[in-house]
Amino acid sequence: MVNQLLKAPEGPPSDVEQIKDKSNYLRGTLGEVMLDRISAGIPDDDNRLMKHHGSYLQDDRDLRNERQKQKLEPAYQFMLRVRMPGGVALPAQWLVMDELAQKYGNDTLKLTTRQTFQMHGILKWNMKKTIQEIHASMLDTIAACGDVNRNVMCNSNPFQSEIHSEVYDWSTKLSDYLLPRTRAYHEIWLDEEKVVGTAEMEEVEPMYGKLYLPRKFKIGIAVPPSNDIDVFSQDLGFIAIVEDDKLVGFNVAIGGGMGMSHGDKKTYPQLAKVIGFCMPDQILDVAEKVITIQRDYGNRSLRKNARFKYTVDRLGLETVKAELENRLGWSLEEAKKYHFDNNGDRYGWVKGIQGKWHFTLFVEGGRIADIDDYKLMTGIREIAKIHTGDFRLTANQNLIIANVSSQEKEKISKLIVQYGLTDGGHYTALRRSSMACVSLPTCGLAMAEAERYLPVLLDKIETIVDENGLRNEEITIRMTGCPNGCARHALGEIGFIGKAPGKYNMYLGAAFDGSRLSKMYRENIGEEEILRELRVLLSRYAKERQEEEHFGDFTVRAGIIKAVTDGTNFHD
Ligand code: SRM
Ligand code: SF4
Repeated sequence: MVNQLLKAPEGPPSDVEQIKDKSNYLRGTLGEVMLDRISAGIPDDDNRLMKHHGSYLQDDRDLRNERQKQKLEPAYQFMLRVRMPGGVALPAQWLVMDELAQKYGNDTLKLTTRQTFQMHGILKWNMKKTIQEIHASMLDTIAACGDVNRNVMCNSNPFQSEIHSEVYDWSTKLSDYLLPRTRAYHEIWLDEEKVVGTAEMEEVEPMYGKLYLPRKFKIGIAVPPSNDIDVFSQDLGFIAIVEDDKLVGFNVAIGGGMGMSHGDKKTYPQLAKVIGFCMPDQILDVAEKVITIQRDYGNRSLRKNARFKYTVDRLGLETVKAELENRLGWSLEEAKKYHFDNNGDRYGWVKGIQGKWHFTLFVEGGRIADIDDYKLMTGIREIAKIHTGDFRLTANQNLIIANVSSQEKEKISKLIVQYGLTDGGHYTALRRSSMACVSLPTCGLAMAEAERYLPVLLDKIETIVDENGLRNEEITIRMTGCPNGCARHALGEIGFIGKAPGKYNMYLGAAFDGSRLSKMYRENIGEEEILRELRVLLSRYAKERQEEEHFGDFTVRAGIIKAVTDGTNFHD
């Protein structure tokens, strides 16, 4: 029911809105164009729809110029993203992903910042087989991208497994409940027969409707004191409230997001704001109603301003809350107290409940690969072959070998040592707190390197860190190849956003617990200047910091950067 007093922005529908409208519930001509053998690519309209099936057409940008010179079409290939709520994968599923990456992908797996797998480099003719094999392993790629609810994140905390498993259950329930109902995916990829001319053909998307959402929509659940999923970066965040070791419900936070465009002040990262509390069994209702508000009032004309954060800021937090309660038919309770102390991962072996062990492995840039002597991919494959627990992909692109029994621990430890897999203990805490988005060569939007460059830059920053005795100081550092913020740069205490090849905007001032945004400190600087700036900043931090003061807080207290708690002030 649409509230006549509230209005969606006026303007002609964007190109994507028109494509969705004509797509017959996300089918378009995808079925046919995937069969075409003349081009390795697909038309743009179908590519827009493809996202809703968890995939993007990309081209290898390292080869782009050379192929252009040779008058060849770009080296087209597909990226495929799995939907895997809470980042929990069984060893058998890991082995399938590993095999597919070798058979059809580029021999690597990317653990994403939303706790799932991405595969790159899949050729058009291998897409259907790949999706079918993923499906046979009880995973899928439905709604992993596109204007729908994305992979639901959930704290991967191995310390409090009972709470974790309860919260994880809610993340899978949310994920299932908010799935699109169209059978397009099953027909196109899994050869499900179309039902023609009957009532069933009259497909209904009771929640999304024919046009789906104006933009992507993201949900995450955090379990304090860990804010590893960066709950304030989500369109809709839930903060688990635990009393006497029992999950009593969730605080509800709305309107977060990281993306922006360089130089466009109408775009900005924003923190989700807590608006109240709900009981566990109300969580699906809350999510559905929040989504329908965005469906009805989000900007369908300008995609740059279409995320829910802009809807909330335009309508006002109180108005959106009132509309939510109106749709729910009941009121949220007052938000409960909570406390976050970090947004990172805890590495190494940890003993959880029921005598189970968990090993958090440091995976630089989330890239699972065998590179030179470091056989990370082979090592995890060998572990997956004997592991009887599960794997948990973290929101910081790391991997937890979880639920390891005491008997199994010895065997797994041996493999960890044999393959030189690492908890990152020999690196600086800064590197262990780093994240970089995919960026080049696959990301079509990248303006500068990120995943391939951050480790190189860190080699140099680590020298400065050591000179200042800060080796064990956890400082979150995040780099993205463009301002879309896939590595949640605006919540890193040190952030770099790609501007042009070798050039970055540098950001400072975010809080270590993910509750305050960063702000631009230097624009368009290269490596030399980055190191010069960090040499001064880190040396000041070493000398002037107060006890237990984090770097982000220090930069704000010392007046180096202004605190930003509301994204609408991000550019001031
Ligand atoms: Fe992202 C677009 C990769 C998490 C904000 N993101 C892309 C695309 C698909 C590029 C494109 O549109 O052509 C990238 C594919 C690169 C490649 O070659 O694989 C891409 N995003 C990623 C991943 C793989 C980064 C990583 O290194 O882990 C993450 C996959 C998450 C997942 O499993 O679902 C990823 N992206 C994020 C996050 C972080 C998060 O969700 O916690 C954000 C910021 C949060 C947010 O959404 O506000 C994010 N990605 C974007 C945006 C900006 C959206 C906006 O509001 O403006 C885009 C561009 C867009 O949507 O137009 C984008
Ligand atoms: Fe690509 Fe930009 Fe996202 Fe990095 S932040 S993966 S460069 S869209």
